[in-house]
Amino acid sequence: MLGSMTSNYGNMKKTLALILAGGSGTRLQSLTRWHSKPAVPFGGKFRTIDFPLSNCINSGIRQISILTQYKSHSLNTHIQKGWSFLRPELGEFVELLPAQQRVKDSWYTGTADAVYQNLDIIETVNPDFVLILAGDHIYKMNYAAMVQHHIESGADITVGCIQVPVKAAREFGVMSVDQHNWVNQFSEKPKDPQTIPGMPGMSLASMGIYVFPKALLSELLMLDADQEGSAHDFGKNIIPDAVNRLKVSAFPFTDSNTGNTAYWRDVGTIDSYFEANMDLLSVTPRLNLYDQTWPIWTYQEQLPPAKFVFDDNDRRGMAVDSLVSGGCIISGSKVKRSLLSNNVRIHSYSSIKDAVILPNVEIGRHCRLKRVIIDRDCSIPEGTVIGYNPIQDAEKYYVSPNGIVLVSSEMLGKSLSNV
Ligand code: ADQ
Ligand code: ADP
Repeated sequence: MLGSMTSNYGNMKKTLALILAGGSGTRLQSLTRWHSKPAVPFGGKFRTIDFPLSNCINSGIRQISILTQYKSHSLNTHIQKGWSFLRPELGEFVELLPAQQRVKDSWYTGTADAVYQNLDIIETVNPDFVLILAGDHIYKMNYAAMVQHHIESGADITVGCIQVPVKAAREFGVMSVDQHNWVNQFSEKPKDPQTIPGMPGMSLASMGIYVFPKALLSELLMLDADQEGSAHDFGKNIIPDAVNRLKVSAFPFTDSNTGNTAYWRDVGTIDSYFEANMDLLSVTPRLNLYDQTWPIWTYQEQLPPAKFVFDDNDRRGMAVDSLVSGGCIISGSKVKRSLLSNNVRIHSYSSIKDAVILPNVEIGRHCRLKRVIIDRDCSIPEGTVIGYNPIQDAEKYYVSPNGIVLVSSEMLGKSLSNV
């Protein structure tokens, strides 16, 4: 499914992965009020950054730097607790590169600037290839296949790409390619995205992941640093400019068993975050977390197993079509098509449907919740009803364009303890 496991792992030894994790993530509303986007919990027990990190480890990459700046405390703690198992004496590392104003008087102003400000560190590692990744994408991908494609095609730069419906393409870099996958046009977030020839309704989107030879990357970023008016961004500046002057190849991310477009989600908005969590609940999810050949690693808290108990009226506490994490207790309530993160307590006589519940949440008796995301550390008072009356919900909570209600502890009138 993930490409041949016999792909050339030798190239992985010469590859440095840089995970961009410094964006502000404002479209995730209160989920990123205190935490950077890659630290947002996903799938019950993971953080979004666990996906690109696990892909690196499973692909054989052992040199990984994470570029951080915005509200990175919980991201740093997560990396320190869960991702410090590589062997520095063998030249292996997962390291954090926070914005430090070492080479200029500004924070990371764009994705290319974030890499530019660390060129000296990249030079010290001295890889042949630099693989640039984002910290907020949910997918399982063998990067060895992409680097192999880069080498075999003779490209200067390789861009990972995926087919998406035109409607969604406005959120992405959109490109057109010739029959050999050479990119001949690239527009960042176009208002009117072009479609794939012969496939009306579909566009070819950039996944925002790139392979560069180290020397070319340095050269392009130094040139860009001197460009007035540049946003110093890969999608807005570096890639569109390179398409006009260099050989840029598109690497289609496909499922190697079926040849079809593989599962990939950018979870940058409340709606896409909700949908990607819900995708995990289907009977045969496209992203299989139970696949032992491509494990998703994370930092595991020590927690007791989930528990389901009868209430005082002998009503069953139950969850169906749901994922329930450690430390949860469901007593005398029904949970349907929902995802419960660590330490969620649901008291009796409640009904929870289509809900994504983040860690450390308590839901009181007689609550009815539908199509909601409950942020960490919320205590939902007894008798609360959410998701049945959009107008009333909008007065108190955030309601997304698709009608998903996001509830945070601040909206419930509780000031955060971790401010
Ligand atoms: P966006 O997702 O809009 O488009 P952006 O918001 O720049 O790109 O985020 C990309 C990654 O870089 C994220 O992981 C983010 O956290 C990180 N990041 C953003 N600003 C940063 C900064 N100043 N310092 C460090 N890290 C930063 C991009 C491409 C599109 C492509 C989509 C696919 O530009 O062409 O289609 O990704 O999701
Ligand atoms: P997570 O996202 O993993 O839940 P947090 O950022 O909430 O992480 O907290 C991680 C650790 O840092 C906890 O021990 C928490 O008590 C502590 N912490 C969080 N914010 C602060 C702060 N502003 N000052 C001191 N300690 C904090």
